[in-house]
Amino acid sequence: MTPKILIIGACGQIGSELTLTLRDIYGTSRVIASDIRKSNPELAASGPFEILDATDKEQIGSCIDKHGITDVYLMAAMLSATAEKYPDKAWDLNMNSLFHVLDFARDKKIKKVFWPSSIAVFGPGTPKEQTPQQTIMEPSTVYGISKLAGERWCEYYYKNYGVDVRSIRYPGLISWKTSPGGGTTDYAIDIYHQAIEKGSYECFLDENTTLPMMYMDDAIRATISLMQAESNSIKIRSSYNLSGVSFNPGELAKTIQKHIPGFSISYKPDFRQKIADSWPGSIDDSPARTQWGWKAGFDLEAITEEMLSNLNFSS
Ligand code: VAH
Repeated sequence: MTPKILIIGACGQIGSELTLTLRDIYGTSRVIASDIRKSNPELAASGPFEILDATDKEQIGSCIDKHGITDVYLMAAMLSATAEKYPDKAWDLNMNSLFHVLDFARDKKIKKVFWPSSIAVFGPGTPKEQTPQQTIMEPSTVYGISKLAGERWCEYYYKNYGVDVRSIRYPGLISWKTSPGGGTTDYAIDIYHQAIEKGSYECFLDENTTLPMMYMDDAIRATISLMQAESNSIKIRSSYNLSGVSFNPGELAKTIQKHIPGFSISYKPDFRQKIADSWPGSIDDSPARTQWGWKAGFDLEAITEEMLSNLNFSS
């Protein structure tokens, strides 16, 4: 049956592109976008849109009833850097929104849930390279703690109430359509804008800080592949490791210099360095590959070409 979809947090970095792609697949009228404000006016004007507070259970329930929603993509969250500044708000938004949506699925008001986790669920004690699907998980950030707790609840609701919830541990995501908000990996987006506008960039992470990253097109494709997979092919109901490409600011800068020879980068690590240092350098995503056919499409050179061309840079 064709789903009727509600995207909560549709104006965000992932939500805005996910909304447009889902509308291409299922039709605009079947994909309801929602967010706490119309922070992406173009998106809000591109189809059905509701003002919705992800922490307000009554508002979510009314929206589900009004539109006959079957599937909810809960994309609203406070990311790692901002969450360190506002721990209480981060916990409230990241956790209570999830409980509301899982409860609606438990009570059969909706059929399927997507919820984004993150490689932030890993911590300083986790093996850094080719981090396995199951390993030591001691996140040291507010965001990572909320995502690990959320994963545990997703698996609990699946095992105890049969809720069809699916999740991906996104790496750092790189996109050009929306400006990112409050992430530690945001340098990998800002750098392209600054390279074009100023020809230089001051990076808030150290040159050799290698992190798992992914181009947004790959992340959106993975999300939809997972949600379209047969339920019995999904063996992991906490959240799937997913890998795109790992690189550090120095390597990224070199790919930009191939297109903008005069581009220069300097390094001034700030509080986000400690967050990045607690995360893995690379991810083993073999369960996603074997269970639902995942394969990344963009390497670092391709990402740089995509970003510069879409940001209207012509060498
Ligand atoms: C952040 N972009 O930086 C997010 C992501 C792995 C990082 O979860 O907080």
